[in-house]
Parts: sequence; C-alpha cells; structure tokens
Amino acid sequence: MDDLSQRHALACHVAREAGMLAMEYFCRRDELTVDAKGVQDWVSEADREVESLIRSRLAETFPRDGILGEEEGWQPGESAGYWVIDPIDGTTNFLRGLPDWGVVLAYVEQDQVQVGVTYAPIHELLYSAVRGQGAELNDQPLKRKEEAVAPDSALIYLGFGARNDLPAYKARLDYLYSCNMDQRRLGSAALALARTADGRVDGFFESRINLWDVAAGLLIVEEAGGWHNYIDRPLPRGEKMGVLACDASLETTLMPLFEIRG
Ligand code: LIP
Repeated sequence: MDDLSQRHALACHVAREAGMLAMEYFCRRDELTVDAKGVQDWVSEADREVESLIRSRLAETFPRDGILGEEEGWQPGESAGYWVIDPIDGTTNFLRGLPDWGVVLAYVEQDQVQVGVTYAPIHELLYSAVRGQGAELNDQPLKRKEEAVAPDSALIYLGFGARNDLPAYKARLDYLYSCNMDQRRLGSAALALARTADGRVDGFFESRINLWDVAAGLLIVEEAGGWHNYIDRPLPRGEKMGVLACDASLETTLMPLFEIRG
C-alpha cells in the first residue's frame, strides 16, 4: 500500500472511531460544559476530547507528521506533510442536537490537500478522497453529474461565520437571488462541501473560514469533478480563507461573490 493509500485508510478508520466518540457526547450533550470562543462560536469537552483522540491515533502511525487542529493549534513535525483536524465541524448544530455536523481530517503536503475525509455520524456518511485517485462516499465512487447547472435551478450553501461581514453577507444573498438561485445556510462548511461533491447542492461560498473547516471538503469536491478557487493555488495554513466550491458550470456566475463587500 503506497503512502497516500495508507494515510487514506488510517484517516477513514480514525474518522469513524472519532465519530463514535463524538456520538457518545452528542447523546449526553446537555451534560457538556460549553465555553464561548467568540460570538456564537462554541466549544465543549466533546471538541477537545475528539481532537485529542484523533491526534493520538495519527501520532501512533505517523509520529513525524505535523498537526494543525481547531482546538489545540499547530504542532510542527519533521516529515514533509501535516494533518488538519476539525474534530466537530458544525459545533453549534452538534450542541443543539441538530444532525448536520461532522468529523473532518485532511493530510496536506506541498501546500495541497492529498487526503481528505469527512464523516457525518448522524447521517452515516463517510466522504473521502485521495488526490488523483477520485472521491468516495461510503466506499463507493463519488462523481458529480456531467450536465451543466442552470443558475435559475441552482441551490447554493452560503456560509456566514465572520460577524463583521454582515452587510456583505446580505449583499451576497441579494446577488444569489438576483441570479434566481436558491440558497441555504448549513452551519457546517465540511458538510456543505460534501453535499456539493455528491450533487445534492451546486455550490458553497464563505468569505472568511479556517483551513480545518474546508481542507478535506475541497479535495472531495475536486476529486468528484467539481471546481473550487484553490484548485490551482497553494493552501494557506495560518490565515482565514475565502472559499468558493461549485459545479464547474457555475464558476463564472458565482465568482462575483468575492467582489461583494456590502
Ligand atoms: C463552522 C463552519 C461554518 C461557519 C461557522 C463555524 P465549526 O465551523 O463549518 O461554515 O459558518 O461559523 O465556523 O466552528 O463548527 O468547526
């Protein structure tokens, strides 16, 4: 088994194990101690314990790899690559007992995601991708349909996490509806990207988001035949990102979302 295939297999196994731990916390979420990292930005022992489990499992097999996690931050390594972890993406949904949250991990080398895994335990869906080897959903090949998407039949996830971006968010809503598109706000970038990959929606945009929210999903979209704005650009590690991922036929219609400032 080559190195990336080994990392892919491990990441899928770890995502499932971490998902089971997250589910234990989900089932007793009323007992959790919830802290605020910012406005409507929550964290509990569930996030911390799930990330700790993922870190320990990765270190057992790849002790020289660096790790970047939402809760514990950056741990440098000596190997050529590093892992990116969002232990529970969609934390607000998780804490409210809503189903749209997931365990997310990715392996990055040469500033590109090489392996990405998003596991949604409530939905029992495990999305994964290896660069150049395609995307999978529950171990079956995953590919977006070839047909172009007409803007007036498109459904887009529009994310909003940066509270200071409200005027721009409202203006982006106006733009989407001026194109006769429909939109939803999911609260989990990872699941929004996974559903862009599987074709249930046609795109995702969020103006300021962290690498751990999107790294896995960008590769899954790309390997499923979708497009995203980092497809030929190096991924940043320490700064907020503006992300657009969509059916390739919608790139031109959706790129103006970056120019809207509100
Ligand atoms: C969430 C992102 C979502 C964003 C939320 C939040 P978390 O990540 O997935 O797209 O709009 O504000 O940042 O914090 O649940 O891991």
